Parts: sequence; structure tokens; C-alpha cells
Amino acid sequence: MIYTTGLTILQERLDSNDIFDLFGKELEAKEQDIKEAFDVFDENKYGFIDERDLQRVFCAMGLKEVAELDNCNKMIMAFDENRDGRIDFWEFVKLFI
Ligand SMILES: [Ca+2]
Repeated sequence: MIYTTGLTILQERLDSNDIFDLFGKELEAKEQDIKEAFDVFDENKYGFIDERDLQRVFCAMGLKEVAELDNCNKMIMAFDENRDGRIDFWEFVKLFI
């Protein structure tokens, strides 16, 4: 599926990027590390990630196909457990544990 492929690409990019080195230790990731990663997406500090946040980060990484708003929406839907249309910190944490 497109969004799954997108996440795989994202993971590879993150692993190869020193700035995002913390992602490489996902199983040992501490809450603070995950918070820093979350803040990369949650630029406006609203406490959640929406499809525009995803799109901005993917665009910044040069992942134009992944950054299609439709793909970003699908990614949000895949991880949005409480169905409020956005990824809050605890939903984000679950991606790494
Ligand atoms: Ca949610």
C-alpha cells in the first residue's frame, strides 16, 4: 500500500540522517527522544500532528510523492486510534514501541 511504502521510505531516510539518529534506536527510545521527534512534525506546538504537518516534513525531506496530501491523510488514518483526524503524542509514541 502506498502509505506503508511511504513510511518505509521515511524510516530509511530517518535512519540515514544524523539529525534523526534517535529514530535508529526505536526500541530503546525514551520519551524525551520521541518528544523531540514529535516536535519536528508538530512545528506549531499544537500537541498533535495533522496531514499538513506530515506534508511539510515529507516535502522538506524531498519526498514529493509521499507528501501528496492524499497519502498524508491515509497515514494519519492508519495511526489515528481515537479517530479525531490527527496524531497526538501518545499515538505517535506507539509507532516506536
Ligand atoms: Ca488521534
